Amino acid sequence: MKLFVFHTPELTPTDRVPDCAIAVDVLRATSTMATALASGAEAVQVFSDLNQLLEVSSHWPIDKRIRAGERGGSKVEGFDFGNSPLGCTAEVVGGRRLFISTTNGTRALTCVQRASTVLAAALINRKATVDYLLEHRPETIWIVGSGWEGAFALEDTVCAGAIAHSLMTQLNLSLDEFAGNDEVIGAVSLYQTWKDRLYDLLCHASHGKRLLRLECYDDLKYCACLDILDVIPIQQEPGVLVKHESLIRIAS
Ligand code: 3SL
Repeated sequence: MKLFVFHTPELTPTDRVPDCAIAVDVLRATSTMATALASGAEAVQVFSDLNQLLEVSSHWPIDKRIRAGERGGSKVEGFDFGNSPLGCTAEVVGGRRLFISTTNGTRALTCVQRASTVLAAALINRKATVDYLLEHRPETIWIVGSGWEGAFALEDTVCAGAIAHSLMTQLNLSLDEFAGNDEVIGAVSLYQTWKDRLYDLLCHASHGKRLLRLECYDDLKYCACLDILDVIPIQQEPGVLVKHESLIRIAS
């Protein structure tokens, strides 16, 4: 098993795909997706483009859809919802499809959607993601951070490090055996330094500060929690993610 970390969609190779790609946007898109599916959303469908989201979702029954649009941290006018994981309660998303477009997170998913397995991970579902990888043992894994408009994001890198550290430890592999690129080593070091102060690290992150300015205090606290959700969003068809357990149920 070899792991590669790419900090942004822009830094992610376009001429090949891994066996398993993991999109990470701790603040907040992949935290929102995992929470929506845990709260009973039927599926999450991601779009880079807001107009395309509106067009595709217009063919869906109104009572079976939620349209989520976020730009710059705020809800886009005319959409039902922004991008708050804590807003994804069973009352809001239960039985509905979440159609979502965010500034960076949905772009990370779109850029790896040709991989045979695509997962969405965050700190809140780190253990569930690692368990999936230990069970399925893909040969090559890419973790793609969403970053912020093309720039590195601390919160996505620490999450990549948390996944890498747990996998490496459980597989009893050395960094040299496991790391496909230097970014993996940087991510693991970041996680080892901050693992007991993840919330503090998120408060130092530039996007964390942006969310604090927007008064998203509770979202920030929630997104900093490690291993609290046993749900992995997994791509079922390009751009459509479902809860991993529901795939198992369909297969059996
Ligand atoms: O960039 C993104 O995709 C978002 O998750 C940003 S925000 O946390 O909703 O502001």
